[in-house]
Amino acid sequence: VSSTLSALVAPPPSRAAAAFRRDVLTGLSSRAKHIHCKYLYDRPGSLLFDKICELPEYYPTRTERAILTRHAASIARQIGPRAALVEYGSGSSVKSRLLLDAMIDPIAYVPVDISLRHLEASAAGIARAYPAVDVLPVCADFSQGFSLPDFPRPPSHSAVFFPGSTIGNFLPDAARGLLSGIARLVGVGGGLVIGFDLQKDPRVIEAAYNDREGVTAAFNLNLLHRINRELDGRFEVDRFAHRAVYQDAQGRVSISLVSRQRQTVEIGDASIAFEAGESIHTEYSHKYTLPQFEAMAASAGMGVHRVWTDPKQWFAVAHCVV
Ligand code: AVJ
Repeated sequence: VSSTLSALVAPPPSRAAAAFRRDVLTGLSSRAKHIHCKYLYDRPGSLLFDKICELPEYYPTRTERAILTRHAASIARQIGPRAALVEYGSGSSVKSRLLLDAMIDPIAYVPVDISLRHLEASAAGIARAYPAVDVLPVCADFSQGFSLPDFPRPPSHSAVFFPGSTIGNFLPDAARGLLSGIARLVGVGGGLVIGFDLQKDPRVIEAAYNDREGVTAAFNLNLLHRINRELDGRFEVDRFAHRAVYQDAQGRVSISLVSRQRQTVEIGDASIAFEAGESIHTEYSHKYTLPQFEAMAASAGMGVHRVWTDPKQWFAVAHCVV
């Protein structure tokens, strides 16, 4: 494996644990309890999310994969030759293979992921399959900003690949901020290929976040198990329930954990009180219309050059240019 793994910079485990503890205690001490959704994606959480992606009700992954498969050549043409592909939230890098296969002489692949283990696995896999591509993994929280690694061979430009409708996790202001950050990162001449979920019949959306097998519930509740494992928490997890509702006015799914009873939970030496029915907000999933997305991209300094979608118009992949 000839990949350059030197760009891998993980935050020291003690610092990451301290940030998790601080964020959890701050979030659970707020009047409206909440925990940032990035904490859903530890190792068990990421594996549960992979299971979600295969569920019959969860249409986004399957629909995006179909769009990328069908339009890989025209997406690659839009990206242009000799580019560096920078993947946000690389996960298992399955989707980037579709693009790398179609791209003309790709120079580098930069997976960016918060999970070091996911990152290492995906970087090694890509390096093995694409020996002509410099693989430069970066362990970072892309919502916090980071810089591109030094390229051993300079690419003509960088294109961020941001699939999976992860943008939907962000509130409108933060989403715009993230797109502005991408525009700054790639600079003029750089690009963005982004997947986002489209507004549709709310029943279809709600079913996708309330699957019959209960995998999404397990994914959400894993956050409490994680607090128990890592922060010496004492959650009785079955005293909480998964809830996901579509909020039409905001065009988003709101996901939370609801206390089934009045209870007090110890986390280390802190103590958190819950009323019956009180919730911990854990995640949003925003759904856009094409005009909404175009307006947001424009306000972040990017123009939407092309959009590919599926026959039902459930999901979109857009190529944006700075
Ligand atoms: C990873 C943010 C794209 O919003 O659909 C899926 C997360 N949460 N089911 C989404 C998620 C519960 C997912 N994203």
